[in-house]
Amino acid sequence: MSYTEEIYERVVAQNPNEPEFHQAVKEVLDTLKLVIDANEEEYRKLGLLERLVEPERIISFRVPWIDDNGKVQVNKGYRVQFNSAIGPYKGGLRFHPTVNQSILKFLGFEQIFKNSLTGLPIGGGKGGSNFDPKGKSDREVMAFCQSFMTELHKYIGADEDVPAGDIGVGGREIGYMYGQYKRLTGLYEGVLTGKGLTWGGSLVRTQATGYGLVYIVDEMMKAMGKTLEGQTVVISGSGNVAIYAAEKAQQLGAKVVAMSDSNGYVYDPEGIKLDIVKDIKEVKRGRIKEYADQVESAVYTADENGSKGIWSIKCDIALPCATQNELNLENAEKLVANGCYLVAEGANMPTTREATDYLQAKGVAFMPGKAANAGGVATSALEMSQNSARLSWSFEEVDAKLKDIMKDIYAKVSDAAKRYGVEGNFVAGANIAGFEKVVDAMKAQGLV
Ligand code: NDP
Ligand code: 2IT
Repeated sequence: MSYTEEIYERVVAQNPNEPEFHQAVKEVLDTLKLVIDANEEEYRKLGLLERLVEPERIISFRVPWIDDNGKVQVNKGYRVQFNSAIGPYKGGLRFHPTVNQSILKFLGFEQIFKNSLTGLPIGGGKGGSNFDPKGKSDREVMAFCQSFMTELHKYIGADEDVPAGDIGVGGREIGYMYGQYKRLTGLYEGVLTGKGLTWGGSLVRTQATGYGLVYIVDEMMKAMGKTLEGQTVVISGSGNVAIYAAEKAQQLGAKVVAMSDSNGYVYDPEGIKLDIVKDIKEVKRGRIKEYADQVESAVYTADENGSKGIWSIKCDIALPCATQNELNLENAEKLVANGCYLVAEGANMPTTREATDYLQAKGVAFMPGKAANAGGVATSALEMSQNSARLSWSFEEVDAKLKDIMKDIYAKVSDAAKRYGVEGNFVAGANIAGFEKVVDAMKAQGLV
């Protein structure tokens, strides 16, 4: 049995009931096989893969808080500190009822390679809670965030571990957590990113993941001799990543015709009016259904399947920006049948392995999340730099750096694929290019 197969079996045996973690590890190991086989003896001796798939540390804790009825609620809290070979742990916090250790380990594992691809000095981590911010009052959200940080603050720091947002964690939650960190430690430091602009945040961080996604799509299009102008785009989700992916796609002349949330999707053949989506989602914290109540050309379809139906809408480009495994083989078949030729992942692992393999086999240009959505964490790293230097860069400065980073990621990913004889396979390219830097650092730092 090859070293990569052996490690995959070990991961499954030693981490039972963690299917998302197994899925993320399998995809990486399968595509790294080419690199690892060439160095098998050395890597085996160093236990390199055994170390790579084992988080340096997982912190798991109780989060008690009081709801508006005066009742005590208890949630689970976690931080997975996966790999610090190339920098302090860096990665978001997810607050969603589905959060468990498997999901956070898959996200933390992906983050190692994504952060490496940014070219910036950040290690891999992820955290969160099964707390559901939906339908909670601001006071309840604050009570939860303060309790979460009361425990988490012991394990994080500007040079140690720097969390940020993810599903269910935006500016409001980062604010409450930052305030509590400051109160507990007395430190005004860059311990969280995604902060508000008046208290240490960076311009462009809000837009960064979605903008970065479209910047890399633009690079892919250029390589195919196309432009975004006039292309039809379907985007799942209507959260932070989806909204700013739609904004940049529209700025570059594309027509975004559909968006979704976990209850269903809206189709607007005239093109989604983003100011209305922003008002519903960012201001009112409402449902995407309300878009169709306000816009005559739009049709809403309720979808108990987590809005997977959105992939049956005809498009040139599909950008899954909601959650893991939201685009399956059946959905991929629909996309291809309708002429979709490019899929880029704004979310983390939104495409199942079967769907990814199918899309690639059908010649669809496919950019995996760890490359395509790296603009968010890259801009977080730029926020860390500004915090350390006690400076604030202009919107244009940060946006230009983000664009350069996404171009560089595209170049690295396509180059690595070429070097290993799998040209155009960006999944392999991203995993190989991300891995090379981390493994070099791990080897240099000895057995830690
Ligand atoms: P938000 O919480 O802002 O938005 C999430 C969106 O996805 C909402 O529209 C939500 O709908 C939908 N969604 C969430 N869970 C499900 C589900 N189980 N089924 C169907 N729809 C769902 O999160 P973000 O936009 O920040 O994150 C979206 C994705 O992008 C995640 O995979 C995240 O890990 C990834 N990502 C985020 C980055 C960031 O900077 N924020 C950076 C890189 C990746 P509803 O409101 O109904 O729950
Ligand atoms: O998945 C991700 O890369 C994020 N949620 C952003 C992490 C960060 O630290 O900005």
